[in-house]
Amino acid sequence: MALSFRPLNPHFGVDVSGVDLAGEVPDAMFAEIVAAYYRHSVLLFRGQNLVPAAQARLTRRFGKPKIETRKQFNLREHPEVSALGNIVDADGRPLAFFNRLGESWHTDGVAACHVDAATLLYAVQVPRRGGDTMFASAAAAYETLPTALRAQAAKLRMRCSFHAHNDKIREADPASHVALTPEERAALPDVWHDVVQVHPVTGRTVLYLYDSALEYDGLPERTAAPLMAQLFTHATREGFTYRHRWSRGDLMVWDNHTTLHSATAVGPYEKDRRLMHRSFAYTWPTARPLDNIDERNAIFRRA
Ligand SMILES: O=C(O)CCC(=O)C(=O)O
Ligand SMILES: [Fe+2]
Repeated sequence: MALSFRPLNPHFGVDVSGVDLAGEVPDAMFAEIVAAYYRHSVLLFRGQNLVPAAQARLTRRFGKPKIETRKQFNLREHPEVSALGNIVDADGRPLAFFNRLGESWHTDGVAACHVDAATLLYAVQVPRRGGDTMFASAAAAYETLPTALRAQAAKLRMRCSFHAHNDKIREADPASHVALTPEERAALPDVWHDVVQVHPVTGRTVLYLYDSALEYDGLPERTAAPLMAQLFTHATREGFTYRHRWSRGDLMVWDNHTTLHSATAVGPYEKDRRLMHRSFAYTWPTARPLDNIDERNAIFRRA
């Protein structure tokens, strides 16, 4: 079988066909997939049949897995894979992480110093309406940014915190997940990121954006926050996004360094079932340190 690629958007993303990811994918074919991942930033594989063991195996092929930090939703046999969605057990207890504040543009893994990470999101159950996922390119955003704004953005650094975002989710919905323990919180310290970064593999310059920065450096606060808002508006403007309407068996793989994504409003599928299996890998090759990933994974591996 040979792979074929169809663009999802003029600026990024491809629909990849000609591969069964649960089967034996030869090294040469996987190398083509990795090349497409770096070149297009978002890959869509339709009609897959990925049991968690197969997703875990595939994730390891992309790189070193990161264990999800809301560990109650990590699958027992395959903790590299966690459940997202709105399904509950007979007593109404959540069986998946349901983020009611999911409708915001972000990249996964902002609390890691090493941002070259792939998210793999696989659709197990899809609601009849809603639950789409939106994508935008942080590289196209930089490449189309007016020069004066590039210079401003290049000065900006921001302090990112997993908890700044996650605590808001729990405040809005305390039942969404069990609060992190002090040890777990300490394993996810704040991280400073440059807003303009060069991707270590592709060499493309990207806008690394975060909407809940605790602090800025390089520009005064009164300039920094409006600039960040302006950069988000630019990066996610009409014509530069792709909205994915999921079908069961779709797998999407995206490069968090080069893209932004957003869940969409919960309302339309509140009474319907949505279940996604998500995993996360720090991709090779990279020059950056992995920042205590083994210790972190040990803490979040579900007991
Ligand atoms: O559920 C979605 O549509 C996207 C969730 C998300 O942000 C993620 O998987 O990182
Ligand atoms: Fe995300």
